Amino acid sequence: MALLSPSRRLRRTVFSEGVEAAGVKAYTVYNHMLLPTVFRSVQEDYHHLKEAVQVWDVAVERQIELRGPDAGRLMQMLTPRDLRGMQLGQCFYVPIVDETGGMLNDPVAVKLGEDHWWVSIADSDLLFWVKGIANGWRLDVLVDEPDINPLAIQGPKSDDLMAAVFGDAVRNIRFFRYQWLEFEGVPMVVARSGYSKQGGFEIYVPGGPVAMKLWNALFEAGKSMDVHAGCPNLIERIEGGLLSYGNDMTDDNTPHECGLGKFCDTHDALACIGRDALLRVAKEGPVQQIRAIEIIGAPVGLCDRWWPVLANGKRVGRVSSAAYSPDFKTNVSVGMVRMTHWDDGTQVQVDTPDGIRDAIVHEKFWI
Ligand code: THG
Repeated sequence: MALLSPSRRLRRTVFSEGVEAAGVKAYTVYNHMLLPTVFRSVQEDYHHLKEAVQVWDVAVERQIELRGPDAGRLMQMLTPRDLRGMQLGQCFYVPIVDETGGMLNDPVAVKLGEDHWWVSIADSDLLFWVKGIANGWRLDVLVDEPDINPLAIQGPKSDDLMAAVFGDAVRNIRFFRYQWLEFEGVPMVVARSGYSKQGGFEIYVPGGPVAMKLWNALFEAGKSMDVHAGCPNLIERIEGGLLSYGNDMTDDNTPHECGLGKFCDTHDALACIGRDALLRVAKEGPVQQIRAIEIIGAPVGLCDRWWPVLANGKRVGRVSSAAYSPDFKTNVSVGMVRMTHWDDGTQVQVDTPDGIRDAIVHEKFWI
């Protein structure tokens, strides 16, 4: 592929100079910003993520900030997940749907106060939707993108690295909870979360000089732990069944098709956008669903378009992300398959760019 031309529209992040110094080899574009995809190689990065600890520039996970008396009301209008039991200090994975029940994004909501929320978004221009809802309903709330830049610490040695920089308090943070902790006198949200199954944290870093100071401090403190710059790893996230908005699902899919029905509570009281549409799909059930699909044979190439899933020569679904897994010694992939073929163990075929392959549908992902 040809190179990307940098410009003001293709935003760098507060950590980009650190990422470049660490030898980034490839980027993708996410929320109009640079997201690293490779440091040493996808496979080397994968093994290292599972053995040591990595620092990820995930500042592309932009925050939509809701602030004001109607912030909580707006947040609940945006998602079918019931937020009434959510406490301060919690983070929730929340599907965001439109009026037809189509997925607009799958962010992490961070509750900072009853009237103060961050929505940590995946790759879609959700800010416009949120501003539109806030203004259309004349809600008393400010909606903006603050200068907050997530930095993820992921891997089995994450607790040790984080404790070295933020103190032992980090060890007591539970999954999808956060604490306010200080670095050089600057308070920041530190949550136990992240886009891998290897464990770790996400630090919501304010912009300014403190950002690169923190980046450097993490690498200094992590020398003995073999810390390395990393990024969301294609192989590991497929093994873990972590979905990628825009790749594995779009606004053509309902949360139920994405296996996110467990994050939808469409009962009578919930006044969220898309509720009536979701009530219907919850009652009738989806006719296609996300599945792990094992593609038999030699390592497959990059999946940059849908690969048809076939049964008896007829299309019964599509694969949207795929990679060879060194640990499972097979090709792992994420697909969407029709209900006639979604049972565990169903044999199908996948039409890849280098030929039709035998494949097996699985109900569970690898990790
Ligand atoms: N962290 C933060 N913001 C994000 C992401 C993140 N924004 C973009 C993108 N990732 C949003 N998508 C996801 C997808 C999966 C998860 C989080 C965000 C995730 N899922 C866990 C799982 O499926 O095992 C846990 C879900 C749960 O049980 O609540 O973590 O990674 N800040």
